[in-house]
Amino acid sequence: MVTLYYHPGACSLAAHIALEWIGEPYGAREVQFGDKEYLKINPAGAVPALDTGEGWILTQDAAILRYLARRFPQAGLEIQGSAREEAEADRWSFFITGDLHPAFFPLFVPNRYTRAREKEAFDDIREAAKALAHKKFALIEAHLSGRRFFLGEKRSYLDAYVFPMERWAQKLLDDGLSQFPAVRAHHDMMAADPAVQAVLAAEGA
Ligand SMILES: N[C@@H](CCC(=O)N[C@@H](CS)C(=O)NCC(=O)O)C(=O)O
Repeated sequence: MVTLYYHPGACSLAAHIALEWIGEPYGAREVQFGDKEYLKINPAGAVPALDTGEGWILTQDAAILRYLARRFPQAGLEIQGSAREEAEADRWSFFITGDLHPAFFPLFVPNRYTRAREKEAFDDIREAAKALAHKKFALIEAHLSGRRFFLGEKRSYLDAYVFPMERWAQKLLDDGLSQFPAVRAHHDMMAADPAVQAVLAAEGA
């Protein structure tokens, strides 16, 4: 059985949703940031981490999502198609990992982005992060327009992957998702999904 290490509402929510969609028994352990014991699981201290139940641990959200999709193909979350279709999926997975998700880091931990310790400095960094996240969501908006799921008509692990960031944007950006109707529609579709609701309730997020 696989076990997911997560923090409520964090990016680990994506893998948690994927596990719920897959429907096989799994474990889920809540982690507090800064927990020294957790460094034995993931020396980077970050969630998610997945104990594969096979004697090895996998970290990195995108890798975990793809691994789960491939390990449990019956759930239909994996992306299998032409070289172009798989490359498109990679493109968006890497965009979420490398562009969208990190845009939020300074919003959550501004102290890591300056040596100043004044509230004004943190506020300034948070504002810059919001502007950056806004720019990234404009790209997601253009992609999602006319698409129900992230890759069109078929649900994939990318739908789970983008959802935590959609929630953060909804809560933390000054105008939420109001400038991004397609992202908002995707967020609302995900939020209405019974499996997603079960995971949010389990995490208390
Ligand atoms: N590149 C990593 C980033 C993971 C990450 O930064 N997770 C955040 C939560 S969304 C975290 O654990 N932050 C705690 C920390 O950085 O100390 C991934 O995609 O898995």
